[in-house]
Amino acid sequence: MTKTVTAKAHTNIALVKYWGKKDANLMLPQNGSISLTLDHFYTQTSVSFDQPGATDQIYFDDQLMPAEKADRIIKFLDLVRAQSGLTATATVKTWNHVPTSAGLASSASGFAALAGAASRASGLNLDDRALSRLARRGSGSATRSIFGGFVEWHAGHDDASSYAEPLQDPVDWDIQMIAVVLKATQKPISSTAGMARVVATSPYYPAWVTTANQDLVRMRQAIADRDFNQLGQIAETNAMRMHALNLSAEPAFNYFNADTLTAIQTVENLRADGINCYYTLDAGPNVKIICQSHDTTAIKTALQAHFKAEQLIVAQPGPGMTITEN
Ligand code: 2P0
Repeated sequence: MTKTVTAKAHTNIALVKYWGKKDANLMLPQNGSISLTLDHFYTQTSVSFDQPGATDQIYFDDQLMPAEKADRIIKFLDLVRAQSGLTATATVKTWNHVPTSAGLASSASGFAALAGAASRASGLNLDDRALSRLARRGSGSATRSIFGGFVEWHAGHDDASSYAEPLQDPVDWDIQMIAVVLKATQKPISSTAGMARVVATSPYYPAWVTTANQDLVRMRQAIADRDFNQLGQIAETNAMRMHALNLSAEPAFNYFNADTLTAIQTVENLRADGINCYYTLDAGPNVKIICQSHDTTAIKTALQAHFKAEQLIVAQPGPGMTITEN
């Protein structure tokens, strides 16, 4: 009998970002990255290789996805079939527990959960490192979502050496993130295409790789020291350097909107008033504020001068992926 396997993986926010590939086929990044897995946002995916038909059936929040939209998922399932020797097609059911249209990265939790569920359902029994390498083939940021807490993805130089591992899990000190969920605007360019353009055209790209590698060393130390301010400062600078690459590409692009700048300004004002908080941004307009729990109320109050309470989601460090068979 074919088995159904369900995996649950949480999303992560990079503190030292991945922004550029050196091998698009193997999904090898130009530089390593460090992230924090969050408790609030996750994807749950169940897979069974039970389809007699020629095509995989993929459901997103109970809706069947048209085959042309499911291309990236089907390619990923092909990879699992190649590794396991299975030929059957699959039924995949995915539920995203990310606020609707939040524009928060769902490819990280999505491909991590798919890697966990599909590999186990195919009969493969991969350890966490191998799962991380497999998730990487779906989406770079998914490499890190196999693990909880603080995670580092080592860039590596081939398929075997490019994987993530936990730096600190559980996180035993006070750090959290407030996601400021802004009105969804049309993304100017996908992450995949944006980072490829940056690598090909930004004259600043070599400087990014150099400084990102320095940031990795400093960020590892800040996490080991549980040094909140150091962590926040490195993360904020690293995020803005990533966005500066986008502004320096040809043609230039950016993911900000007016509300993004308002949220950034609010963080800067809070800091001038002595409240320690820092921002980071990914490939979208939402701002994530790195803070400590004793400041959460003050930060939310300041943000509510511009944003509604329901746009502010507080997330804590989250766990690694779990897999169950039934
Ligand atoms: C990250 N981001 O480190 C960076 C920072 C967004 C900004 O990884 O092409 O969906 O699938 O590997 O992982 C988002 O890009 O791109 C991302 P692909 P991905 O989290």
